[in-house]
Amino acid sequence: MANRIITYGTFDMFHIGHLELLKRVKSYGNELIVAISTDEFNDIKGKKTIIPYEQRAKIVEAIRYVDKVIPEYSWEQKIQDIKKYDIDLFIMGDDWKGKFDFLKKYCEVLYLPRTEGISSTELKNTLKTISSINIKELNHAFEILKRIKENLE
Ligand code: C2G
Repeated sequence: MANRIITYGTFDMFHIGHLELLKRVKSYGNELIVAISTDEFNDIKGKKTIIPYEQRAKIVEAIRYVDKVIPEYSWEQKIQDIKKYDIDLFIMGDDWKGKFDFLKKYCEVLYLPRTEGISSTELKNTLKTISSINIKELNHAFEILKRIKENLE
């Protein structure tokens, strides 16, 4: 059982995959620190987010498994975070498998299986599809109404 754990992420449009990850991460230790990517860092990551940093941080902070939230503003801050917060265990979802093994010099590193079938990107694409269907339906309804109006004149 680790004492203090850290994990990093954007946590945009918070969903069950994020919740399951945080729940499983916390089960490995006593205290969980979550570093939330700032909007500026997401620009560097090339990741478009919908929910601004302040709101993403507040949502994650409210999760019962989370003890502390800090900003993630660079790729390079992990080593200093591990030292600063006396971290025993670094955990990420396995989409990052191997990417942070260099941290093994400073703490244990673990990658947990992702929750399949859900991601912020998939949610955004679903919303885009719904809105495009609505626009097509609205245009179709408009055309019908226009024809009715013309027939009435
Ligand atoms: N995750 C998951 N299952 C999903 C989606 C995400 O387990 N269906 C996990 C990811 O593996 C990650 C965490 O939830 O460990 C946060 O995911 P993102 O918000 O997508 O984080 P990311 O943009 O990958 O940022 O320095 C590391 C980066 O900041 C990670």
